[in-house]
Formats: sequence, structure tokens, C-alpha cells
Amino acid sequence: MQKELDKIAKDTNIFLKKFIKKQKKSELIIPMQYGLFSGGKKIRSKILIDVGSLFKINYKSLIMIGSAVECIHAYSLIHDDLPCMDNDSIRRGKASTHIKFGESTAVLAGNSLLTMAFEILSNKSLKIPERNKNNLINKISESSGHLGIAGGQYLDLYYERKKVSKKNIINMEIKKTGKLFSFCCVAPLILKDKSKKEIKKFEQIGADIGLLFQVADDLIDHKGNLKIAGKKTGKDKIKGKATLISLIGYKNTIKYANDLIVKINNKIRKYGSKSQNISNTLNYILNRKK
Ligand code: GRG
Repeated sequence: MQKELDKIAKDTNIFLKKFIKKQKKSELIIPMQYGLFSGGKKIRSKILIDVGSLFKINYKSLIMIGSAVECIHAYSLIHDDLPCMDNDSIRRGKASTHIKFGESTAVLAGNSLLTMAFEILSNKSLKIPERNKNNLINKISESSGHLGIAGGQYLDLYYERKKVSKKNIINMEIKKTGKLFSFCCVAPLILKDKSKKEIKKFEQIGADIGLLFQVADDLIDHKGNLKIAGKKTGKDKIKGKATLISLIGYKNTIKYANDLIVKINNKIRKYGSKSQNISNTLNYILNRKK
């Protein structure tokens, strides 16, 4: 698994470096690169490639689409670390972007990474029909805005120190983290002009994968340590974050995560032996330490 992730990370970074090199220089490029190339598992791109293999999508297109996703992901991490959000000084084992470059620069570098995602998807070097590009951009925009990452982040902050139901915690985690995974799961189907019904099915699978990812992240915060995780841990409890662990406890949360894996595996099995790639990634997601 690590070898596969390393290859995806290498190919994604090569694409992104070339893409940025072709653009005119600006003062924001250095902080943008700092947030983008400071590490990162590239797990969203892995899911995109796993689902892409079910539908025989060419690897180069998947790396380009994954690069756009990684830009949005890096943006969300830069903004998540800001003092007005989760106020974190360490990310991926290094100083957060706002610690290194200042708050206003971090906000603007984050904004520029978000828009770079759309520059990548609309770029002519992504050789797919215009209608597919349009549908990809429509879907990734929806995943990032008030119905997705930004909306989920709002709820994450709003729910601090409140009693929140299981249904609302799950809804918040699916928006905050699941929607970008949903995009990764439906992008290959968009490229193959699949039916709305089938796209909806993969949207749900993506939401469950994202939920699993976020639950695993909460488990790392609960039991992990800074040296391995590359970020401060034990913060959820201090901040009174609404998580499944705070509601149903550590052991029940692990059971919940394992049940999610069974549920996702049951849905993807019918896509044949290639679905094993997704299953392997699910196990990695739950057992990871960072
Ligand atoms: C609208 C994009 C956007 C952002 C503004 C700040 C914010 C709203 C949203 C934050 C969302 C967020 C940070 C969710 C947490 C998701 C999560 C568990 C991130 C960690 O992802 P990993 O482990 O990170 O894949 P690496 O470092 O491996 O890339």
C-alpha cells in the first residue's frame, strides 16, 4: 500500500510542479507550495485511482483530477489550522502555513489553491470532453462549498461543547470530510457518462469512505501522538468537539468503523476483482497511525 501511495504522491507532485512552473510567478507561490508539497498521504487520489480502475479510466487523467482534489484538500488544511478555525501550529510535522508566513498570507495562499483546482480541471491538457469537464467542476464545487467541506467545517465549530446527536455528528463528518471522497468516487463515473442512479450510488459509497476516514482521524486524535501523527493530538477532548468517540466511546467507535468497512465492501464487491484495491485502501484508512 505504501509503495502505491508513494507512486501516486510522486506523480501528483510532478504534475503540480509542472503546472505551477508554467504559470507566471507571484509572491503567493512560495506559501502555496509550502501548503501543497509539505507531505500528505494522497489518500483521496488513491480512492480516485481505485474507483477509476473499475471503469478503466486512464491513469494520467486520474492524476490530473487527483491533483485538483489535492489542491482543495491542501487549501482546507491551511484554513483549518488558522487561529479562527482549529488554531493549530503543526501540520504534517511542520509549522502550519500561517505560522510560517502569517495569517493573511495563509488565507490568500489557501484561496489561491482552491482556484487552482478549477484551473487544472478546466485546462486543455485534461483531455476529456467539455461536458465531462463541466460536470466535474460542478461536482467538485458542490463538494467544497456550503453543502460540503465549508458547511461541514461550520458545523464542526458550531457543535463545540454542545450535546449533538449521532445523526448530526455523522452528517457533519460526511460534509466536512466525506464530500471530497464522494467527488473522488463519482469522478470516474462522470468521465464514463454513467447514469444519475449509478452516480448516486458511488456518491454514497464515497460519503461512507469519507466518514470512515474522519472516524479514523478522530481515533488518531484520541489515541495517537504528535511524533507519528505529525499534528497535535488529544485536541478534540480539550475543545469539546462533537465526535462519535465523545458520544459512544472508543470501543464502540472502532466497531462502528469496522461495520462501515463491511457495508462498503458489500456495495463494491459486485464490481469484480478490481474492487479489492478499494477494500485494501479501506483497511489502510482505518489502521493508519497518521
Ligand atoms: C471550503 C475547502 C474549504 C475549506 C474551508 C477549514 C475548512 C473550511 C474545512 C476544513 C475541513 C477539514 C480540515 C477536514 C478534516 C479532514 C481531515 C481528516 C484531514 C486530514 O487529511 P489527511 O490525513 O491529510 O489525508 P494529509 O496530510 O495526509 O494530506
